[in-house]
Amino acid sequence: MSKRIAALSLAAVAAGLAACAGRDANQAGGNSFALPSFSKSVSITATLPKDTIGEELPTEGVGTVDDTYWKATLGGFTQSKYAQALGFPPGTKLTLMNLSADITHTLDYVKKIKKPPANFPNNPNLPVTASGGKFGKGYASGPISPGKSVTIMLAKAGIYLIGCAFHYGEGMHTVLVINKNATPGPEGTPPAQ
Ligand SMILES: [Cu+2]
Repeated sequence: MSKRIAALSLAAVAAGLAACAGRDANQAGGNSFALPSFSKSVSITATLPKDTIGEELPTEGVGTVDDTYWKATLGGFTQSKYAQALGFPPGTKLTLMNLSADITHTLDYVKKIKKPPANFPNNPNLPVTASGGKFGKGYASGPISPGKSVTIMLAKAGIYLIGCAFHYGEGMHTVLVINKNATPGPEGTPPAQ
């Protein structure tokens, strides 16, 4: 499912023809698309499907944002195009998609907060192995390979800090708000080339 969406996005970017994109996606079945000719810029141009979090290193294209509401620099995660705070209602069946061309990432629970500011702890101990099928305390996606995705259930309302176990210190951390009326925060801009 998620692979097909990814393939569809690639085809749409490449050909700009929706009709061809659908047919190609069915035939290609995922990663057989000629990634080398599009390189990493594909992930920059894609806008994500509903109920999806895309992640990659800020320097891979998703960038960072200095979020004035959360009083923190957020990066590496988006539900649109560029880095932002994330917002979904409880009960969302969420897809975590690794947008990277060649780097493995995770999505881990870091801590729960009540309100801004989002004070990200230094060097939290984030498990690399998968833990839990529902998002909450102790959740860890486990390694998500480039172009792959996993699905989780957002069960409990709250404000959570999340990050990548491998690249938390490289700016892959953001705020995830699970609330009935949650909306994503303002987006950042792509990193300087
Ligand atoms: Cu990572």
